[in-house]
Amino acid sequence: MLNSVLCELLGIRYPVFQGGMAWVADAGLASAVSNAGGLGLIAAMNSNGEQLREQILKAKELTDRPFGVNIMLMSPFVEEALQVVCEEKIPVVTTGAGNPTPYMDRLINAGVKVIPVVPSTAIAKMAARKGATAVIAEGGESGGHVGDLTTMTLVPQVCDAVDIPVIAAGGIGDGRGMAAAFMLGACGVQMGTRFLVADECSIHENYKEKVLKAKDIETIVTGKRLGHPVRSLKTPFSKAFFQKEYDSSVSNEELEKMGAGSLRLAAREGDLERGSFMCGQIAGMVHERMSCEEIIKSVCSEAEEILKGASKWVK
Ligand code: TUI
Repeated sequence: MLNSVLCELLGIRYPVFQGGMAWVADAGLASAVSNAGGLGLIAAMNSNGEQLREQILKAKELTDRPFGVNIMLMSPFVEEALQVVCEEKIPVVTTGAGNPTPYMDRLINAGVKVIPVVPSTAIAKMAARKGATAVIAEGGESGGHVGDLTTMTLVPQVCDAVDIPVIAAGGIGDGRGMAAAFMLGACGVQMGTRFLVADECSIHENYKEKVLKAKDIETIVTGKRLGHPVRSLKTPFSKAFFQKEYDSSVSNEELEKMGAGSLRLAAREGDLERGSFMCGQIAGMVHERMSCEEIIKSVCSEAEEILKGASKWVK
């Protein structure tokens, strides 16, 4: 068994979080991950309080294990999401796409463990000072909203900057990545892209097929000009968006309008023309469909083998 403080801290068997991916991470996926011994997360994304509560109640039916909620801080419904997670006594909240510190007191006072996704040491330190239980250091290899630093550079710097547990994310899709993350000082991993093709993930088949077929250089980052860079698969849509970003005759409003709703179109409709198929650079290595349990067990056992054998590098 991997030795990680996270397991005792959160009551989980394997130190593996499933990313709180918008339009992807629903009650079905989160409960499957939690049932498999990891930490499943429901994406609050842009859901209102009622929609989020519905997913939470569904997950409570599907698992007795702990699961969390990811609050995406660019959502107009952050306040409603905070209220619902406190009322439903959700044990863990992860945050993303913004500075979580204004919301942390409320969650912590309600007994919720807060584990923010951080793209820099500065945000990691602020979160630790405010009472975060742990932080997720997510490198720009990840899918969706990305920071500037890579996982390789961010994780050790965050580990040096804070004295709370660090979970590594971004570009981790197998046991090698997990072992490497532990070597950098992390005590757990978060995976998103690998779970996109899990049997229990309910996204459209077209999305899964695209991830399974993707090669290493098939993702692109768009939206830098708008202040929220997003990594997704290269498609005619994402390439056209990228070109418009560098065209000064196109306004930011036009760009925002072009991107609006595109993730939903990918995840729900499998729309190959207008969908934004967000996923990380690890997609080039994700070729197999498996259950959440198979994913978590195989990643952890591979990581264990590698970590046990690490002494072969030292004479
Ligand atoms: O949040 C994510 N990934 C996401 S959110 C998302 S929904 C979306 N859709 C369209 C446009 C934008 C977002 C899709 N993928 N990952 C966690 C994450 N958090 N990555 C980076 C950050 C982050 C960035 C800035 C966390 C904190 C932060 O603070 C900066 C500040 O000072 O506000």
